[in-house]
Amino acid sequence: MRKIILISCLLLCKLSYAQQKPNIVIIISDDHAFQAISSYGSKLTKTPNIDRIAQSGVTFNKAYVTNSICGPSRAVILTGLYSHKNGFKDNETSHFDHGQDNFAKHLQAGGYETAWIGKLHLGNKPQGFNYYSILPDQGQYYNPDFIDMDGKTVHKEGYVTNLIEDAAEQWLDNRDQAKPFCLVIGHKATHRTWLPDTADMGKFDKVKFPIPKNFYDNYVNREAAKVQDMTIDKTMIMGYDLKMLSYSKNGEGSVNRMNGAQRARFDAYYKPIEADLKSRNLTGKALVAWKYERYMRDYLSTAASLDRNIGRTLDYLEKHNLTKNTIVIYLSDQGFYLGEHGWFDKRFMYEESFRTPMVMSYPGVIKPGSQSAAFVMNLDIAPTLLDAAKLKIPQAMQGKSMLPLFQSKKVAFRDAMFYHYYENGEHSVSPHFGVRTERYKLIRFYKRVNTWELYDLKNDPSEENNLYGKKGYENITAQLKSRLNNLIDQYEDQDAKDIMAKL
Ligand code: SGN
Ligand code: CA
Repeated sequence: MRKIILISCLLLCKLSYAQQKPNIVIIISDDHAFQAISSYGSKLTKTPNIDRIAQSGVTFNKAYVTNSICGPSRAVILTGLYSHKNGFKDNETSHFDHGQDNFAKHLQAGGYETAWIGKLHLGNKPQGFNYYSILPDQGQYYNPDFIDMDGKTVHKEGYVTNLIEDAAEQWLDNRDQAKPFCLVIGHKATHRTWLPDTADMGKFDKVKFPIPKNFYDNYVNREAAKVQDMTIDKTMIMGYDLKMLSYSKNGEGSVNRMNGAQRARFDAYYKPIEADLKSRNLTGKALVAWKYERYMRDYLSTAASLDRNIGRTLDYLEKHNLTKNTIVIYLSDQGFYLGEHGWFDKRFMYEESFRTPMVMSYPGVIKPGSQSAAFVMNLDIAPTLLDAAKLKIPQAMQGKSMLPLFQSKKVAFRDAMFYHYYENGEHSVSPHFGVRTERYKLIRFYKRVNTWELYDLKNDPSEENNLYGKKGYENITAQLKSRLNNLIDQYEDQDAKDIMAKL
């Protein structure tokens, strides 16, 4: 009898311990633009499930990344460190050392059960996770492979966004109920080549998309923008990206994993579009406008499945009575261009790619329907999670907990943000670093082009008028350079410091 009482006491203690610590679900998508999310005011589409998170918590209207590209962004999220500190500066040459500190290791040590399911893009052996099932590299949209913990490749039949959600729910079903959990769901959507689920093909066929005002930007006074290789006009490939397979010889690359039934559905949808296009002989601006419309239709159809599967996660939490004690964070690894400046892709410190959508619910802590204009960054995720779990935030972490933003007392959070992008390969975006304050942005490009850019975001929110070197801007330029130097020192970015020293 005494033994039974003791065991139930221990169990109760364990349960109440678990209840003190919130569960955590982080959903990280890939290349999902805030311009395509209805809680960010998008008129292009509806994202009812991302909106559900926003409505029950906070919409961060000024959420940014430190380095706008996939692997580097995830490395920052995991470690709470800038790229120069965590070592993963770019997708092309960097190697991520999973032996270093990350938030999951702390959560595990603090009693959490942890899992990462889906896209990681930092090698296939993360540490700090009780369970993982990872897409190799970028992964595939149809019938993808997953790498499991024993290193084995597991082939799954179906559409990647559904399969990742299935795996996430399966893990939740089998988790240790006595422990709080932290689950990271890493989606491949909405990454290039924006291949929709067969169920969503044609969803946006009746929608007319307004062409962004600066779609035909000619990049006057912006050297880095002149040399990039990411326009819808020249870089986006008819076959590979837009699925007009007979137009380019690598077209099949995007669809070659499909099985017979999937391919039949694909052909039934895309082949008539291709025949119609051929019959119209479009050229010049008419052809670019056509490419833009096709891009938007595929991108938003791919995003429709993402949103639906986020809805499944939220439904699961509700059905299992977990909503009240679970933090849910949705963010993308960075922002993305939906035709602004004529582009797709990301990388630049301009707003569309520097910003990321980020919404977060935390019942009892964040008031439903909150809006935040604080300068938060992907750098802040790791310390925020440790703070929520009532664990010590390591001194070395460079981000800040966002939780003080939700206390009744107003707090000053961050008045300027530092950015550093390194990659110098695909899409030809020159490496650069810079500072953004509430009103201004100063960027230093190096390696591919060596120039400064200065923007007044109040008068020029689409960043088309480079004011650097113009009369009347001497003082603000000097102030921003000094702020930039301070941040470089604060974050100990030696590369940027060396470049600044030589100017
Ligand atoms: C791939 C894409 C690029 C994209 C990078 C980085 N090319 O290389 O268009 O910029 O990924 O994206 S593709 O032909 O393979 O689609 S990231 O999200 O992983 O950073
Ligand atoms: Ca990405």
